[in-house]
Amino acid sequence: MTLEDKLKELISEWDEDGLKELCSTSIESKEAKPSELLKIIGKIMQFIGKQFEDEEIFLPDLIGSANIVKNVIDDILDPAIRQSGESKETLGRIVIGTVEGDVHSIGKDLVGSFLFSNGFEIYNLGEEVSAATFVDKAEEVGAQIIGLSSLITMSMGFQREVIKELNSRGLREKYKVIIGGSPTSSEYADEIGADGWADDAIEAVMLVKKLLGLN
Ligand code: B12
Repeated sequence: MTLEDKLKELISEWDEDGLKELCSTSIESKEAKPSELLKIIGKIMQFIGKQFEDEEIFLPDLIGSANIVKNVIDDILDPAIRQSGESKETLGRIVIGTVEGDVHSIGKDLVGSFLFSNGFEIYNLGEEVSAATFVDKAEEVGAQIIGLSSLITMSMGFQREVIKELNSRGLREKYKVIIGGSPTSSEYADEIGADGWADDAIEAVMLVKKLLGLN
């Protein structure tokens, strides 16, 4: 069984402890560098995303895998990369959050985890995030993309507020704004002047890569 096969099995089984153990021992024995593990895990997450698209697995399977991958990256791979001085290849910086008036977090976290495991640096601002906070954070971290999630009709208008905030500060051209969430659509993204919309986490990765010219 190759290292990739073992990682895939543990991710599919949501075996967080096993995955942490395997990543730690692979790094210690120099079988793989942390950044190599991150790349393999990104590839596995793409495979799992495809399985979900093809209806071979269900949403909880996808969320379970994304969650344990996020924890392993946060607890093992990120610290190991920092300690080794090895710079993590970053494809881009993304600020993401759920807009004002909205407490739904799962979809936005899933999009964040997928982007993270595909090589992007993610700044997850949480829920009920104000327009000013999105723009302040994007400025602070030098982001290229701002991702806005809205799950309720009542909060959709706050996605437009973020674009207005960028316009009022003269920063609109500096960022690509992407939106998502069940009441939103590609038409709505056009209507409010966003740069893109994605239906799910897998499409979000493709959209971001397209917007950043990474395809
Ligand atoms: C779980 C849930 C809750 C949980 C949230 C827990 C949490 N921590 O997230 C709780 C119980 C707290 C909750 C509360 C409420 N909820 Co609720 N909730 C849901 C539920 C059942 C699932 C949402 C979910 O997590 N889906 C799974 C994720 C993975 O999917 P997703 O969120 O759609 O995200 C995907 C895409 O949309 C996209 N995406 C999402 N965000 C982004 C961002 C970007 C940038 C991109 C590119 C893509 C993207 O990618 C994601 C991954 O594939 C939905 C029903 C449903 N079937 O959707 C109702 C639902 C969203 N809730 C609803 C409502 C009305 C509420 C409440 C107002 C209820 C109330 N009266 O109190 C409150 C909200 C209060 C508030 N101010 O926010 C309505 C919204 C209707 C509407 N159009 O307005 C829904 C649709 C239920 C319904 N049919 O009525 N809810």
